[in-house]
Amino acid sequence: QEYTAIKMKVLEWSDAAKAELESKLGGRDVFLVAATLRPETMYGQTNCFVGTAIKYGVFAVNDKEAYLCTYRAARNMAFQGALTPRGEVKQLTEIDGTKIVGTRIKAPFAINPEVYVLPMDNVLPTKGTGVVTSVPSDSPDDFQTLTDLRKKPEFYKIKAEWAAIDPVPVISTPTYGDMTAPAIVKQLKIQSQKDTKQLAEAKEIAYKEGFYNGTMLVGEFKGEAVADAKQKVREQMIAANDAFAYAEPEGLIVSRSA
Ligand code: ZZB
Repeated sequence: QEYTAIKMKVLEWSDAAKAELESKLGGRDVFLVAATLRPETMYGQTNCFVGTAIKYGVFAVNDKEAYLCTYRAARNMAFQGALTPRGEVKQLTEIDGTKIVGTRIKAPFAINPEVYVLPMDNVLPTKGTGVVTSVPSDSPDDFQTLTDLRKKPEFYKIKAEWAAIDPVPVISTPTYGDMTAPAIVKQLKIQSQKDTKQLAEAKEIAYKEGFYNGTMLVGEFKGEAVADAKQKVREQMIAANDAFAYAEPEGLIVSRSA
């Protein structure tokens, strides 16, 4: 699986993360790294998600930068040459997902360039980096989770203002208009992020509709088909040093190398 790894620079740590991390970073800038299959949607990021039951590591990239992601992802990155020296994982420290919530980060290429880290129930520790950038206009999981958080901020232990950015229209599809994910969530009568079966179906529909029938509404490739813009946005993000290629070994190879 070939992902695009998005570098989201930490602008201000949550109080819990600040207390725990600041002395351990050796002055490095830290980036939360999110794995996405949809670089063309990055204009519509409204927040970022971490798993509350997941332990994250902070890994040195070099003397100046560090990445926050799962250990498993850092190991893959090291072998792919995204960490130096190649093949070596230098872990600076580790931290619980819950403590990162409330951190303010930079969302590259997004129309809202500064967003907050929020909690999500369904982040898989075994996929991508364990960090998910959130595009509620085009990802049903993201839209439903953001909706849940807004309904019950105290329950989820967040400040309402962290979830204040509304979904941003970035892609138009003939069947669902310019808010594909909310429209599909409504059509399938999804009520909460716990409706995982319907959300998986919604994701499948949203992927197909966006890729085959979507048109860009914003950005440099406005008016172009998503299928054409996808690779171009990816290349721009990589050229800007806001992203890098991240591949995930599949099936048997995962369990062998994990
Ligand atoms: C931004 C985005 C915008 C995404 C969108 C999707 C959509 P897949 O297809 O199953 O491989 N993701 C990444 N890592 C995780 C994880 N550890 N746990 C849960 N979700 C994760 O899924 C890849 C997509 O799932 C990634 O692409 C990421 O969300 C999320 F408009 O990034 B995506 C219709 C989907 N639209």
